[in-house]
Amino acid sequence: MYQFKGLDDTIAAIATPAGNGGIGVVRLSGPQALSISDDVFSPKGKVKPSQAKGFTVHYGWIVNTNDEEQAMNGEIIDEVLLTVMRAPKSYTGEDVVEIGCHGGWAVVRAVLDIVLKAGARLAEPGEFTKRAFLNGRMDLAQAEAVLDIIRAKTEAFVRVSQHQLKGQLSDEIESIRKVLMSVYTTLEALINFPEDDIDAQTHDDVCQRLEEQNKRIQTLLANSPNGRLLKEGIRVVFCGKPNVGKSSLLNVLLKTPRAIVTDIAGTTRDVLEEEAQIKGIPLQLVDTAGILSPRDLIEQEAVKRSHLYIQSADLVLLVLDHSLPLEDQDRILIEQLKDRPVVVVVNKCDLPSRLELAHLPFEKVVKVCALQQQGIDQLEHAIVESVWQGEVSNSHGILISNLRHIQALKQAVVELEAAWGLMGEGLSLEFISEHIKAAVNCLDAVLGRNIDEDLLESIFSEFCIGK
Ligand SMILES: Nc1nc2c(ncn2[C@@H]2O[C@H](COP(=O)(O)OP(=O)(O)OP(=O)(O)O)[C@@H](O)[C@H]2O)c(=O)[nH]1
Ligand SMILES: [Mg+2]
Repeated sequence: MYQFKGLDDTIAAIATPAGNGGIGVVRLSGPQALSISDDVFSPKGKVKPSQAKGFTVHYGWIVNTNDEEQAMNGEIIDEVLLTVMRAPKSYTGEDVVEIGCHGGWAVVRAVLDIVLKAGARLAEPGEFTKRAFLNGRMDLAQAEAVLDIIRAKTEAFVRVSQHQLKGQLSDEIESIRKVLMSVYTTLEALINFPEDDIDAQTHDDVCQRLEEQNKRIQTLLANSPNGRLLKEGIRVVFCGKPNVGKSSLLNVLLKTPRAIVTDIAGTTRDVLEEEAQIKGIPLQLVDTAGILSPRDLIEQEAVKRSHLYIQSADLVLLVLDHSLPLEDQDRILIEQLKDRPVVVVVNKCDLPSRLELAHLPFEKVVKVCALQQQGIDQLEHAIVESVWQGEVSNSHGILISNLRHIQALKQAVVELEAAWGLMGEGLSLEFISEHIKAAVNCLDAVLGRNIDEDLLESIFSEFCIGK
């Protein structure tokens, strides 16, 4: 692990979100966390923070001791509860103090100001978690899980990230790494003592172990599309000619009358985006204008935007009207969308049928009635089924969502397949062991071993301040 500069100072930040709340927390971490607290905290009891045991909470006041005059007058900034966590049993592995004050933004800012004046330095984004990583309290995959949990938009993704934070991904990778290292050691021994040629049994054993580890990594990767989906969500775009009921369907899925619905064709003249969740998957639902031949500048712009959104959609919901025969406008859209992931939504099923559905180039067709909210379950099911790949229950519930992890694991597979191929060809063991070492390095990258400082900076800079 590389030495990070500046672990010897004490950092501080507001750990709760900006704005007013019941309580606000200012957090300190570092070798002077306790002595700085002694300076600014006046306890009700006799115990100063530096004398306090770990995991204890103390009642008292934050006082302004930086300003002599105010200190003489015993100016109280706030009444607080101060929690002491001692190194190494803290989030960062250092002495940590959390000051729980009243949640007004001005109060929290004033408390932060005082600890900064008393010698702490304002923390950078993610610096607490970075310290936790650098002090060996968690590996990089776990630190990244913290970021994911903070940002998670759905409970399902929180669950996945919690698994990662608990170390399930790290444990699996560590275990694969262990086997690969033992294969590597076996090969290195043979390379160093060339007189011991590899016998048939060792050869088969090495091949088998390589293949097994490759399969384990592939299993992790197989689930990564679902992990990415849970993390980033998918863009689902409604499209269809005017008046088919796109906005009505959007409102039904959102369970709120967000978009204007009228019986006037061309009601929606702008693209409307809303976030929603279906079965724990975050969606960005996009309603577009149904216009095909714009009559003025505004409509021209609306058509242009609608096209852009349709092009960038992960899934298109092509809405057709059950009460009308297919028209040229529908046919143009069908032609444009025929190679895209599409669910055909036949709306207005309460009306008599005049729509001929045979020969549509799409597999998934759902019949609904937005007006009476019928068929909506099936529509939700079709959306999820179109984007969610396979079963989620395998691979011990580990879902990889982080692009960095996916790339590293894919590279590990390339290296292992190369090693395995060379074993089959009976090539020199040096080459094979090189590939295995490279695969081990890829696994190490996921856990944050031997990682360079720039990459580390860029990962932690995505965090919020105070975490
Ligand atoms: N009978 C019936 N009418 C519906 C249904 N869904 C929507 N409508 C009606 O169809 C008309 C058009 O609905 P919208 O949701 O505005 O249609 P749209 O596709 O967004 O139309 P544009 O914004 O003009 O492109 C409204 O009068 C709705 O009440 C349905 O399932 N059955
Ligand atoms: Mg509309």
